[in-house]
Amino acid sequence: TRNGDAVMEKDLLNHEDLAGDRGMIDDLFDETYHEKEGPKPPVRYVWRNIILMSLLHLGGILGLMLIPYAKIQTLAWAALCFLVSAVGITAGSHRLWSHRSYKATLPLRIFLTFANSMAFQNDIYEWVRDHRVHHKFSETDADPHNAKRGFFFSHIGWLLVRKHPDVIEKGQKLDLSDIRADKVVMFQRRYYKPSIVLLCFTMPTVVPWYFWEESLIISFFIPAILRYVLGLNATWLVNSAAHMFGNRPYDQNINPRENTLVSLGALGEGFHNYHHTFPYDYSTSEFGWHFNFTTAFIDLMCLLGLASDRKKVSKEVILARKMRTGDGSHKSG
Ligand code: ST9
Ligand code: ZN
Ligand code: ZN
Repeated sequence: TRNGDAVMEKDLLNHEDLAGDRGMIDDLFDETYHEKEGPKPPVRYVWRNIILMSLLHLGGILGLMLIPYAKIQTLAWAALCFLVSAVGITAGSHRLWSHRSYKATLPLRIFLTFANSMAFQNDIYEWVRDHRVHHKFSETDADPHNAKRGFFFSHIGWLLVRKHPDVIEKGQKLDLSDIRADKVVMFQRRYYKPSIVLLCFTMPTVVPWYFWEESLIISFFIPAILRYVLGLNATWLVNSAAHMFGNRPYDQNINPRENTLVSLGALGEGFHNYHHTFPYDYSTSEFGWHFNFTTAFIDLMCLLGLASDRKKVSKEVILARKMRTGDGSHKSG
């Protein structure tokens, strides 16, 4: 209908406005890419990673078993470490650096970089590069954690094997000039290894041991190892579970889903059908602070004058998009 066309035009215009306004559009889905025909290249295991990840998860289980013996301050400290490191991923490498969905002042970028090293999920530069190809070539060979390869691959398997050559080929063509121009990000990349030794493992361990005489074993296996394992798995669930389980109210033609449980663990990053439909929205969801600690955090930073320029899709455009491509699940709530 004419009315439908007008709504769609507005939808697309808004898309380009908000997207282009960030000085970067390489997180928008590229429909023109097609996977190469013929047999897939063989899977090449990286045994070093398989062994380290297994040991890490065994350490996490030990951490779990030590919980009844830990002081209450140590558990509170572990929770704080989880929250800070998670924000370094969600508000940092994800919403700020990968998607440019808001602007952050230098002090905030420095804080987010510290928090990001504490989360140890590769340096910001590498995280952003992988994440932009994930959005641009979602669920194809050029997506580093292609969910079409199954739950295990998209969860952790992709970190245990060599990348598909198309990830690297397509990734090299991405515009990362905004990331290269950020001195804080490039500083982190340069000193990444010492930064994770210090912030992901040493600092979380030393604080409980020094300040309230927690045993070194508990200090290491709960606030450092268990907290790290939980942070990784909460993040990975966005790639696995939130690409498989949940409704698709915004675009039923893509696999990412709305998953409240994932949002709970990942501080608001489980509203993944919305996020892949509108990747430039700073809130990664339609519903503000609802199961979305990260949005509350960014709003607080704006209130304090440390952040600005939040990109938000209008209710009108969201509704038009739901009508046009959604699965209708919004009607039931
Ligand atoms: C981790 C990351 O866990 C998790 C990211 C999750 C993303 C989630 C997204 C969801 C949304 C947000 C949710 C947030 C929720 C947060 C909740 C918090 C509670 N483009 O990689 P290499 C080139 S990390 C272009 O070695 P291999 C490049 O030249 C965990 N080029 O490839 C590169 O060299 P350089 C800890 C690319 O040999 C070269 O190739 N970390 C691209 O195939 C070699 O790269 C680990 O476990 C690209 N995309 O090895 C480490 N990629 O970098 C795991 C590569 O110098 N990683 N190139 O420019 C590895 O060991 C390896 O990467 C590998 C692949 C074995 C997996
Ligand atoms: Zn995704
Ligand atoms: Zn994203």
